[in-house]
Amino acid sequence: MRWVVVDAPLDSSGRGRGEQRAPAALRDAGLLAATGADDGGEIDAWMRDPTRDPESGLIGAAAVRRAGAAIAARVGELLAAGRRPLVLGGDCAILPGICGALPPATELWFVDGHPDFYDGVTSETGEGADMDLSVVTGHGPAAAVGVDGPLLDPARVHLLGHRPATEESSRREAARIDPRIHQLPAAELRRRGPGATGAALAGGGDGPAWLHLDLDAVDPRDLPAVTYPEPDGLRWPDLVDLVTPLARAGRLLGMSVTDLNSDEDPDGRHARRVVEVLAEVLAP
Ligand SMILES: [Mn+2]
Repeated sequence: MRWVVVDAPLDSSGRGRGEQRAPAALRDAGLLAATGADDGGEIDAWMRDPTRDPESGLIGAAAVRRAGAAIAARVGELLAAGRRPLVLGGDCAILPGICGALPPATELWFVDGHPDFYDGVTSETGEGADMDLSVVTGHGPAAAVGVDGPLLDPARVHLLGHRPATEESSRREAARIDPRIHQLPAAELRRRGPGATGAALAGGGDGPAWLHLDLDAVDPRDLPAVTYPEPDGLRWPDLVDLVTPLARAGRLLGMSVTDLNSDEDPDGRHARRVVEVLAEVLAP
């Protein structure tokens, strides 16, 4: 099935960081031609409000909800038409909007350098991209989506490629993670073998699945152009081995790619590398 590229240029800091220019950077680097994807246009997911909402602890709470509703509407429209969306962030704050369009029994393959499991209180930044996995599994803040309760079943979520918590704040984050979520940190994933892990997940069920790739899962030696680089990540070849069977799974509804920060990529070399990798893993 052909992919449909849709831009969701949401930067949940509200400060206009390079994540919101990533969809344009990836298009300039030749994403559509390299993947043979159709052009699904841009979702109005821009956010220009750096104010932290005292109630929810979330930056730009109303703007995040509005962007989420727009993302859910567009992704839902494509899925209803039998298309397979490739959603380009922006940062991980696009995830709740996407999950709002998925059947509740969808499996989530969440590849990320961080668990994204803060809430409005424990997050130091207040950015929605600190809390997306927490939000979609019903651990809040609900203000990010406007609904209480989970969008997906935590027992069907696989958190892959994150690094161990080192600082006090990230230890508090790790302690919040719903115990029903399957966790495979980067070191353990390398031990088991990224290719075998991807193949086992892809073939491990027959229900619908969504693949979410935060590019900070990749080691900063290979991809430094992210806002919150985290050492000891997957090298590019490991990431390709993991993601290829997932991206080619027949039951995959779609994929999201987040967190390329084009401010950190002035000559576009990292955008071009991301396009090469996507072309490789999405090749039919
Ligand atoms: Mn993330």
